[in-house]
Amino acid sequence: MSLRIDILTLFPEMFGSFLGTSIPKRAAEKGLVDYKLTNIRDFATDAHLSVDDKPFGGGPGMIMMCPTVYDAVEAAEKQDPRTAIRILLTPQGQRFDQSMAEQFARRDRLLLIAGRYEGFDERIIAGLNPIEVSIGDYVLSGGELAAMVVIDAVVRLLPGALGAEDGAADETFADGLLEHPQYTRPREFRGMSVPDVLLSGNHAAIAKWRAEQRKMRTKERRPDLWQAFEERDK
Ligand code: 6GU
Repeated sequence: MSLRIDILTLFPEMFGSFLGTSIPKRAAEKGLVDYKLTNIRDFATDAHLSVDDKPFGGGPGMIMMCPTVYDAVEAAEKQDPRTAIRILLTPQGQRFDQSMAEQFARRDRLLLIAGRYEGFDERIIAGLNPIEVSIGDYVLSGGELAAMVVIDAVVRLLPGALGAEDGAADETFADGLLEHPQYTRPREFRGMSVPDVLLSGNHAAIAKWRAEQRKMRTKERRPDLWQAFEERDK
């Protein structure tokens, strides 16, 4: 059974080129995933097609209203009997990482809710009980890019999504370490040469060099990951 991904947004057009390109596109063509876009504004009921309003208590910005979001979620969910994991994209959420991507990739249905404006009415969270997810400590103008980040990280993990010999298994973060340096032709470029070991044909020596490079890089660049890696070994 393929993975169904529902995307609820006020800007479905932002997803067109992303879903129609490269791995996300190929995964859908292979039947590994189905994308279903829902425009939240289609569920607005007033003359102005409102989806947001001013915050009670005052303050800047506009807040996504409950009725349209609830109606959009319920309409999308009714289209398929599978139970969706509801994921709300918000800077207030839990930080997205590779292990969350792996968990999502094991499910058969995800429903992503991307908001614009200053945030969601808290009763959207209280009543729909989504997992709140953030992609990092910076502020985006909306959840759409974050939703695409989540989709990309998840879809490439689906068995068969990647081309030649499943690259996903031994790359960065699969084991908590950064990737080793890589080189391709030419052997010599503007005075910079490829490390001899990579041209040696000695596969054991190459594997050892790469493992050392990964540890060195992680230690230097990401002490947080390095500490977690060392603690995991204990
Ligand atoms: Cl999920 N949404 C918005 N608006 N900004 C973000 C984010 C999400 N994650 C990081 N920044």
